[in-house]
This record gives sequence, structure tokens and C-alpha cells, in this order.
Amino acid sequence: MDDDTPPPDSKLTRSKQRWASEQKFLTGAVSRPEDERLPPGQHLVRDWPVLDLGRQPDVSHERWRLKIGGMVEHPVTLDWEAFMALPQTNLRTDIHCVTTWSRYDNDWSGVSTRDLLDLVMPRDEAAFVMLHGYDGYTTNVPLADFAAPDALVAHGWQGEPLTREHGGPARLVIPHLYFWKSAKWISGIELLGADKAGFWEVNGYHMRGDPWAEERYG
Ligand SMILES: Nc1nc2c(c(=O)[nH]1)N[C@H]1C(S)=C(S)[C@@H](COP(=O)(O)O)O[C@H]1N2
Ligand SMILES: [Mo]
Repeated sequence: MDDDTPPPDSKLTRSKQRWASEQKFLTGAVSRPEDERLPPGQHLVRDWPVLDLGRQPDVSHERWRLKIGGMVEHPVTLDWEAFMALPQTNLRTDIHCVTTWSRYDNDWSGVSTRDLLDLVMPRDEAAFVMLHGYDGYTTNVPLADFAAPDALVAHGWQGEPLTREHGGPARLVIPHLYFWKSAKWISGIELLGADKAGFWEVNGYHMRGDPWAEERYG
């Protein structure tokens, strides 16, 4: 993993820190009406924006490893071959980014987080997950959200390999949370007993990040 390199400072990073302190984009709406597909304060886009810390690691399939550890019975480090040999899942989901864009109908292929958890067997005390990316990015989620039935580590999008700019070879996708929780270039899944703030969470963003409750800022 390249986790020991601190994420770079950038203009976007600084504006997002400022938005958190100003509570930008909050509308005050909270409930999710049955027939509503677009969460409060969001607008629909057709293209797929690229957002990250400005460093897009180039990770070959040969070098790629996914380490799953922490509070689990059987920690594993998967190489690409072992990852691709796991049961494969295809899912269509929406994306909701905290910067207010949403994108409908993304066709993902990958390995469901439930299948990954079955492999390592979380201990009873495990309640949170820290995700690590090859760019040094981290983000935290409750284990229950990580284990949602439509969450997966994706290597394909619309029938093609996931591109490097969108987190290829593989990224996390947790569709029911804001997209910053979906770590690109995923290198590690670390199960924790107590919640711990990741990169954006340290910088004023929410520990859970439910778009329907507008959990933008913590
Ligand atoms: N490793 C890593 N994952 C990341 C990020 C990042 O900077 N590094 N940015 C997050 C944010 S803020 C968003 S909105 C989405 C953007 O994914 P996309 O570029 O594929 O749209 O990735 C998330 N995952
Ligand atoms: Mo984001």
C-alpha cells in the first residue's frame, strides 16, 4: 500500500474544507418520499465527473493487492487472480456526490462486500470499516452500511474495465451513501471496533454520509 504518503493539498481540497465549515448545500429536507429518486439538494448529470485529491495512482493488475484485516477471524490479502475468482456480482445503481451531482443507472460489475466479509469473518466487536486507497485516501463507514446488499468492490462499469481516473483497477461502491465513501484504487479494508475519521471526515464531513438525510457535514 502507498498509505504512508500524505494526500496532497489542492484547490478542490481547500474549497471542500471551506464548504464544510460554511455548511454549504444544506436544504434542511430530511425524509425520503417513496417516489423520489433524487436526494435533497442534488442535481442530475449525464456525464461522470472525476473527483479525487489530484493524484491518480497507476496500479497494474500484477502489483494490485487488496488487504482485508483488522477485527476479523481470517485476514486475507487478495491478488488480482484471487479477487477475480470470487463470485461476481452485476448491479445497477445511482451515484450521489456531496458536491451535489447525482448520476443514475451505473452498471457495475465486481465482488459484493458481503462475499468479501464471508471470506474474512468479522469478529463480534467489529462495527466500523476504514477504507484505504493507493493514493493515501481514507474514508470510514459503519460496518452495516459497508455490508449493504448493493455494496461492491467494482472492477467494471457499463461493461468495460473501470478506468484509472475512476479508481481502476478496483474501487468500492456504496450506492446509498455519498460517493466520497466509495474509495477509488482500493488497497485496504480494515474492520474496527470504534469509529475513526478518514480524510474528508477529519475535514468536517459526516461520519456516515446518508444523502437522504443530507448528512453532508459532521
Ligand atoms: N482513493 C480515493 N477515493 C476517492 C476519492 C479520492 O480522492 N481518493 N474521492 C472521493 C470523492 S470525494 C468522490 S465524489 C468520488 C469520485 O469518484 P469519481 O471520480 O469516479 O466520480 O470518489 C471518492 N473516492
Ligand atoms: Mo466527492
